Amino acid sequence: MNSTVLRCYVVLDLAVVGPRCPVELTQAVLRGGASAIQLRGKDRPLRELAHLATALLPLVRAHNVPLIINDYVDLARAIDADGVHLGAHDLPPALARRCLPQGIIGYSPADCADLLSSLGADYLGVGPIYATSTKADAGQPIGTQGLQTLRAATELPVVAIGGITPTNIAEVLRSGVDGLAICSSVLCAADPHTAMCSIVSTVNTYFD
Ligand code: TZP
Repeated sequence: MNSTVLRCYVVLDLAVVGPRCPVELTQAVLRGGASAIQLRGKDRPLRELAHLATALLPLVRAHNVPLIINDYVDLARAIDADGVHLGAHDLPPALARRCLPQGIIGYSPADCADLLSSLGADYLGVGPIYATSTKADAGQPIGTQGLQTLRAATELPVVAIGGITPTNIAEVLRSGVDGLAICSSVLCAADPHTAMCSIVSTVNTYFD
């Protein structure tokens, strides 16, 4: 996996999308420079996710951006998505690797001790960095100090997540991460395309 896919990683959380059209939102953030799209639908029937993911595939492919499925390795494999993102209660990355030999596998470690479970993963999602209402069970924010501790404890690429907004991007990037995973600050923006463009330009300034 090329770690540049983590730079401006958008979590398309269907609970956050609300009444907006997820396909149109995806088009808007892809045009704005999103580097990866993760489809997250915790409370949604798998069949609905399969339908939506299938509709998103040609869009992400047209932008050469990976589509990552949250939680469901079987769905990722069945629709030929680019990868899966897993948490501490999901299939361990090492087992998911058997289902997706070439896929991108992300893992959200619960803490430093849980890094042992990341074997087989291509990248780590670390957070929440700041308070967020997007994930009810996200736990206490770890702040940039906690992020730096995890960053130093692994050689895997790291994408920071949780409460990231244009005002704290610079602070997060200074922690040495490979990118930012963003949900509500883009999806709930009055103009998601413009919000994405602005974040991408800030992030690229930092990396270029
Ligand atoms: N995992 C940790 S925090 C979080 C997830 C999925 C939610 C991130 O959403 P937001 O709206 O960018 O805070």
